Amino acid sequence: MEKTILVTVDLGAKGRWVTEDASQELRELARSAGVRVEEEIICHRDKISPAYFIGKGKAEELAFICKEEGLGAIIFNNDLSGTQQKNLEEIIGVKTVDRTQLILDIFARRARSNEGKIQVELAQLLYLRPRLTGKGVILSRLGGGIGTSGPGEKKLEVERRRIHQRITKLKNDLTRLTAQRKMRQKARAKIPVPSIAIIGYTNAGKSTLLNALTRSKVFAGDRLFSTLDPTIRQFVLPTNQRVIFVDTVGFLHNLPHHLIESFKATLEEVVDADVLLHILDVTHPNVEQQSEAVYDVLGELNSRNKPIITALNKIDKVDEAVLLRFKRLFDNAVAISALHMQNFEELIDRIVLQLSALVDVVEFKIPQARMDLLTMIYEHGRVLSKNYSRDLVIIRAQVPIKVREKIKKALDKD
Ligand SMILES: Nc1nc2c(ncn2[C@@H]2O[C@H](COP(=O)(O)OP(=O)(O)OP(=O)(O)O)[C@@H](O)[C@H]2O)c(=O)[nH]1
Ligand SMILES: [Mg+2]
Repeated sequence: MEKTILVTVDLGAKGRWVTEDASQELRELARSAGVRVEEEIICHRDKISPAYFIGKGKAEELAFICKEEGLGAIIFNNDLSGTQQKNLEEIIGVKTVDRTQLILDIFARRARSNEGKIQVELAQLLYLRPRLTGKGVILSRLGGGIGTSGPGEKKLEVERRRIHQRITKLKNDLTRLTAQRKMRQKARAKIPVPSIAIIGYTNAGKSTLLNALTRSKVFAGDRLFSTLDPTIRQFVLPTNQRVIFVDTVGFLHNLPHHLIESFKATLEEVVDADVLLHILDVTHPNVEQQSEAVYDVLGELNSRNKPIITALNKIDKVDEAVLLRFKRLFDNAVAISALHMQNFEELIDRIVLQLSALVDVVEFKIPQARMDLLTMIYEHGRVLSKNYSRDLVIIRAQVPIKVREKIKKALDKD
């Protein structure tokens, strides 16, 4: 792996993410991608140069640094156009990778399911297609290492055609796999168990929590984007209600819109969930910004209005004063340690409470022949009273709203 320099360009944008935070996050991303970071710089600019992004003078300066220090790659903390990337590579003479490309590279390493792998490769090729000119074009799944050398100019036409064909094939595969997953989801929806999606910034502790709650063994690690494919686990609440927890891909600030688009299938678990459990890492210096970034992604997914439970995680690593500050900041949050299973009772109480808002007391008149509906009420609800009248069972029960709707639909059909 070649020695790499990280470049963050400060365009003077006013926002919550100050340049230093963004630059630290780039370092974490690079570390997660296994990059050997040798040097990091922040440069300030008033405006973007269409041809070189940072301006020609600065590019020449970078060329000098790379030569002096024997660096083999540059990673920009911004998104570069194909032209900018190509021009920069020409001047600097080393592979030039942008933030999207780096994120895609991490995704490529993490994807496990067929669908995940196809999604990543497709996103990579769509990213690559308009840029098929420079060196930093082929990513790990296609070559090896970040931005491994691309094809020579002569072969480009052949490459373009090949890529086009591959994109078509992947799109078809993805459609097929998505249809299959939808079928499975539908089958799952037949059993109306409420689902709770564990969401949050990458590395917040989502998988650790899923593992601790449901005694599973999803990979959890101190790196960004450990999880790419969603994992689903059953759980029985103390009220005997069955629920499912879904562990999801971590969010990141400024996740390019087209990437969210590409990973919609994975993120659908969030969209479909009844309740969101938002995990925050209180040991991270940018908790507030991270929380906002999560809400931004939820906005993109049109899911901001779902019921949300906020959990302040990793409380084993902060002192009382810090925790108190966060408790004030995040009103109504539950403080937990996923790793040490601290304060899970309160978390589960909160989940029960939240779910109770999703249940209703209803009186059903069920034909005795419909044993299936009776079973459904017994399995998912709490029966309050039961009487018989001719061939009907009149049953009053507290059931999840999902179950109520299902039964109503079935009865309407009869
Ligand atoms: N000290 C401490 N560490 C924790 C706690 N919860 C999680 N961690 C650590 O935080 C790191 C990230 O945990 P994960 O569960 O992989 O985080 P995640 O949110 O699933 O991350 P991605 O899948 O990358 O989005 C791991 O090193 C965990 O051991 C906690 O309560 N206390
Ligand atoms: Mg995870």
